Amino acid sequence: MKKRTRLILALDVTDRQEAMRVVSEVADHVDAVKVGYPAVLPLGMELVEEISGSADVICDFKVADIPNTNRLIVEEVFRRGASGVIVHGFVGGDSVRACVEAAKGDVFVVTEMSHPGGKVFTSPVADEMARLAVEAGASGIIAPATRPERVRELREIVGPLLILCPGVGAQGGSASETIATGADYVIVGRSIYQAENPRAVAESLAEEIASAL
Ligand code: OMP
Repeated sequence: MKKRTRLILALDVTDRQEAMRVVSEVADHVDAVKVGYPAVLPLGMELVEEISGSADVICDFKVADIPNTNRLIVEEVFRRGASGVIVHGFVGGDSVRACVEAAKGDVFVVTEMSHPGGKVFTSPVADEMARLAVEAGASGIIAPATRPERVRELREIVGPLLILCPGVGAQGGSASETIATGADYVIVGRSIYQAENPRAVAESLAEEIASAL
């Protein structure tokens, strides 16, 4: 994945035309497009194939199963042209290692989730999941832009691994503050794809990020 604007679009859009319109409008200002169940369940894995022709695609399937099932899911993700996949860490080291072994690109492990409920179960074990990501050979972790102090702490644990942070905009986090605390990328969904002018919002977020570097 390139590291130019450090902005990743979360394309949680359920209509194909709308999804492709947003992607084409913001393509110049994002380093990757993240797709998950909201888009892939209605639109199919063809969406991944189509977008991967022009941009890096991260499949956010929060893979969380036994090693063999994880392996089958991750193989399919990369067969369809994705360059990254998001997996859960709470299922344990063997399950995460199965993802890393099957991957033909980046594996990102969820640590502390960004929403209020993320404090209940993910927060107490987030440091351990970050260590697990390092030990399993993952490319990076997902950390909460809504709690920049945690991004700083998680950076201490993961060292040079990539840190991708959702929670900017609609969930209250700030792009520049998140980057200033040591994140490599911010992930932004609704603030961009629900905007009247997604391109202008993406451009201004990219400028904000650049100013924080
Ligand atoms: P917005 O809140 O609309 O900007 O979207 C954030 C995106 O990041 C969504 O696709 C979420 O599913 C995803 N996300 C979180 O919001 N919080 C997390 O802790 C983890 C993720 C994720 O794994 O991407």
